[in-house]
Amino acid sequence: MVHYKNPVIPGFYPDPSICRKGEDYYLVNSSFEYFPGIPLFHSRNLVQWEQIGHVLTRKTQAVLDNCPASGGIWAPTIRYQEGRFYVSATNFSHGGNFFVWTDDIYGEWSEPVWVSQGGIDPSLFFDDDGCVYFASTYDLPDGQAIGQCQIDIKSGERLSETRIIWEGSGGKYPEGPHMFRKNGWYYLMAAEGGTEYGHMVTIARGKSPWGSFQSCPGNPILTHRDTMLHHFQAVGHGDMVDTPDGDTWMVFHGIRTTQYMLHHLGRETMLAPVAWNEEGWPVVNDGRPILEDMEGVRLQEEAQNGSGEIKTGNANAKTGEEDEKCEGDFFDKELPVRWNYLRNPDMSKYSLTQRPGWLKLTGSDAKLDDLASPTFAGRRQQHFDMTASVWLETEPEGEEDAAGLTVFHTNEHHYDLMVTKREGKRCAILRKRVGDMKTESRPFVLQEKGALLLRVSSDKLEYRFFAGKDENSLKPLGSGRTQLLSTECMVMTFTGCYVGVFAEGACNGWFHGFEYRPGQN
Ligand code: 6LW
Repeated sequence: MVHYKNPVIPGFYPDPSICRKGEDYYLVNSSFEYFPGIPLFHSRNLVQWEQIGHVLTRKTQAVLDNCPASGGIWAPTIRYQEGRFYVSATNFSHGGNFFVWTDDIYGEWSEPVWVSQGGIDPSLFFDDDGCVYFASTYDLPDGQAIGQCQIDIKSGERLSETRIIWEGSGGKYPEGPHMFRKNGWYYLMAAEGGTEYGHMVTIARGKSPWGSFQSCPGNPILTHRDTMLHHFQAVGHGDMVDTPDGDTWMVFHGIRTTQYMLHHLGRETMLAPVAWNEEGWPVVNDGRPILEDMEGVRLQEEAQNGSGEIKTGNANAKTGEEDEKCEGDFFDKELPVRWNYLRNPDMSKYSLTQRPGWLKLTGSDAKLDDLASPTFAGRRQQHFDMTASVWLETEPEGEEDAAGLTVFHTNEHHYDLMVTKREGKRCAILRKRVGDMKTESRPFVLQEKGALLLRVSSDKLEYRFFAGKDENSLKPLGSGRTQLLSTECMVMTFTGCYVGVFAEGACNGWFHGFEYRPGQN
């Protein structure tokens, strides 16, 4: 038996989809209003994932102009077919359903090939006879079903009308379809119940890709909807992959709650073993709930230590060693691969070359509160307990000029530790935006010029903010509850918190030595 920990990719990495080429696994997630779009991961053992890039790296592939929170790029599917990788997804804010492809997983992806089928969550299925099917949600007057058409994979043109193939097992919002062929059956897996606390994975099968599909008697095959006190909630939206040895695994997302019905780190990628019962239906994790400590058979063992444990990698590093550290200096010539911008960035406002080792952000009229693209760069908060620090040099001229460190969930929900001007004096303040409420801490007047160290430390319940001219003179500037940056406090989000840096107004922020240190949780 092999032991590993869930989530295998912590932080806001939802709607996972997976494929295998030989002994290499590739996984993608939704990215919504963040750019580049669709993070792309590689693994040899399904537990340790290294981010190798993004799928949508050009604005022409992911137009995110004025994209509201949780709009943009939804629910990708990744498939490998005859030397080519395909990723299908929805741009919810601009254009609808599309796919892109590449023959080099480490290279650039094609321009979007649009498919004129409505709905969300498009998935590709390549049948053995060469036919390619495109399934997504299908809107009904009083609900939703799974619809499908056959397409020409070269042009994206529909070769058939879109037909409803399954209405789900009875839960609301059947979505996230994935089709598989196994032992003479076509299996159609779906998410149901909505992505909140009633979420689930269900499955049906038929003898043709058009159905009819008969619902698995064991549905839902994965859910925590009846175990509300369990730490992991809202498990669902899965995809399956077979190992070279013929074992099956499911990736799916779930949330880690801080308190009852509150989460702020987003939906995180999890992993569970799948067995096939005598009737030929999949059984996830032996029918047991998904735990933090998991075990499975025959995961590739290269990274195990003596106890048979595979240390779960965080989203960035191959080895456990690097997980505990953080990324070191800003930054070489590029931002680290896990970093993102908000919507389509104006790259003239970002420089890593003007002063080696420093990231220069040039502010603009677009603020963190706005749906334009503010000058922002950040990474996901992946742990409840963490400390993020950065050195900042900035000389704001007016009260609208600011640069600093932000914990950001949406344009209406963020805590910002920033240097600005108040009553003619350069000062540090903690600004908090929660819905239509905005507060500012008392200004901490900065007597001396020069770089300032900004820091945020968090646990499950609270963020605490500090500023000072060095480690030994850090002053607490205030705190903010994680509760108020939780999805449940907002209209609804599909995302999670980021930690990042920003500049606003007529102000340059020079940032150096960003560190993100995960704690135990
Ligand atoms: C996605 C849908 C869902 O399109 O949430 O959890 C939506 N499932 O399938 C956005 O991630």
